[in-house]
Amino acid sequence: MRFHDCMKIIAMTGLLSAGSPVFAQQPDQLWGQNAEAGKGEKTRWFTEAKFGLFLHWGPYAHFGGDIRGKRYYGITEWIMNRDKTPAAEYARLAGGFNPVEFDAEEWVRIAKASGVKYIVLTAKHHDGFAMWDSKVSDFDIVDATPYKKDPIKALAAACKKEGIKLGFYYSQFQDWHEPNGGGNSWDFDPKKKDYAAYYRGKSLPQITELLSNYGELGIIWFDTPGNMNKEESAAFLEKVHQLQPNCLVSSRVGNGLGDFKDFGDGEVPAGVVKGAWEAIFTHNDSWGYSAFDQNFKTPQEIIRLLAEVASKGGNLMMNIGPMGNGKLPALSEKYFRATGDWLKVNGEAVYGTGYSPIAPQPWGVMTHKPGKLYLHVFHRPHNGKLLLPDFTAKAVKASLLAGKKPLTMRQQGKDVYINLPATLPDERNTVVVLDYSGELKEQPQTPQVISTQFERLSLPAQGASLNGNAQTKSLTHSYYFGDWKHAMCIVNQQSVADSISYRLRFTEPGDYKVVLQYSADTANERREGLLELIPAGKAMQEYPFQVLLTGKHDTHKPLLFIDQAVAVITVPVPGEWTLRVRPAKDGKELFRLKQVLLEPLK
Ligand code: JFZ
Repeated sequence: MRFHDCMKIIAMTGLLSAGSPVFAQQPDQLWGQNAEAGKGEKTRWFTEAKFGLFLHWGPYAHFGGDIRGKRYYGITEWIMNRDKTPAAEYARLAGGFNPVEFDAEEWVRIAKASGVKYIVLTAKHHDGFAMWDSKVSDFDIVDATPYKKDPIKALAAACKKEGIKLGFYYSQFQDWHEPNGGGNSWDFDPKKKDYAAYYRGKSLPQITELLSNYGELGIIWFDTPGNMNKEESAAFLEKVHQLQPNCLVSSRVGNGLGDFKDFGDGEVPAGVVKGAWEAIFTHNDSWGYSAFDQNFKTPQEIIRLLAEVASKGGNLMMNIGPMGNGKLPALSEKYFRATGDWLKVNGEAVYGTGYSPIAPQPWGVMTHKPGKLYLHVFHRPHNGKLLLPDFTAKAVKASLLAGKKPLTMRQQGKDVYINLPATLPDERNTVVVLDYSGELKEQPQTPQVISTQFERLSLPAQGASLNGNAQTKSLTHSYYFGDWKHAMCIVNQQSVADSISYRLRFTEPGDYKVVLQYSADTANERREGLLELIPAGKAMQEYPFQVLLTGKHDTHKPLLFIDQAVAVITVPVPGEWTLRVRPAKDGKELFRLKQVLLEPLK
């Protein structure tokens, strides 16, 4: 089966694409608030946990991206599929997997030090290999490798000892080892597959083993339901509910079922999503261990991603690919421990928080608890005066979370100004706590604050007001294979009526360069557009531009963007402006606009 077909299987997971502007309209259901659980009691531990550790571990870790003399860049757990390794040959090679340095207690110590509250380990991935002593199939770590021990038993004991919730990833449809499993069309004729026999004969009995033999589980994380129908997905859900009623099930069980929603790999929704949901990311660019993928996310990237996801109401589950010898890659351990050190000081601003009632600001994002707003400051305004707009409650006290140092502040209507120290105590993310009284209302899209206090200000696609046929769309693309990336863009601007607009609030005078960041293929090339700037009550300023070619959008290739400066505007006095972008005349799509950037000029 070609990867594209696999992606069709994957796409059938029924995952919603990311929402639209800052307060995305509700997904088609409120995940995790199921009635019988009584307002999300069942998912409460999950929604409060906020940070989980995904572990992709199996024979592919032993190969590390190289098999049968060939190297495969991209996600290494798909190596059997990409190499079209015959099932018998893969099983023979898997016999070289011998993680003699595996120490479950060490893994859990590192996980705990990293600040994660739950772990999800791949029990069986698409290669069909069971990471426990399965009685259903001998293609498992005890019977098919020299290791001969059950790492899942050790991991379950270590998690129980340390109070970390344990979950298992299980690929319930794809199984490249089995004639009736999904996905292997190079050994087995898809037309002759009896998937029901596979569910009956392997996946349901193995799920039963996992739910029966390893103690209390927090999650069964199903993946890629393929062409399962609703009844088949429901059968897996029923099996979990029957054996462990408190165990949660991921939305990738398929057909709109599950206790919480998982977005696509490496995808964060555009705006707030209410209910229980999770964003999942690789630490480098592969789920399984790769001997040559060094693109590890730094502690700053992890900390800020965690804050962004929490500010939208979700959990971040970040993955480590343990090595074939059973050790965690050194940079994964190092960067996860650094993240944990930050959480030791700032965890109050993450764990147990809810989504922000106020949209992201040029300086960062917010998380929330009743009576407290946590301001995650990534970028310090040059003058040290942090502006929090749209604040409908009464600001009582501002302080640094780390060390509790009080900060002076003043409130002017719905604007709160907080005076930051000369340097941020933690450049990666300094948390300011704002205690308040009264009601802090959720604010819809209001003017975006623009000031000369930042190097660059972004007007993201998802923050635009859409007119005519203009749409926001998450454009999936990748570098190597399966290392999915997502860019939210404005698309389908064909006629002059298909405009987008932003309401801007300039807080001080200044000159700004206006840059359009977009992707465009030959169909868009040389199309003419108009950038329109309208100061409130004043005449419109019009700036024409012509679209330049960057390249085609192919989900299996990088999606390239250009930063094209289109105007320099002078803002003589503080005030509200409208910024608009539209085609200059009717025709083909203008381009795929990712963001408008405003750069204050010194
Ligand atoms: C799946 C697996 O194929 C992959 O190996 C890894 O385990 C990942 C966590 O899950 O990959 C997917 C599944 C679903 C989507 C994308 C990749 N999706 O719905 O966009």
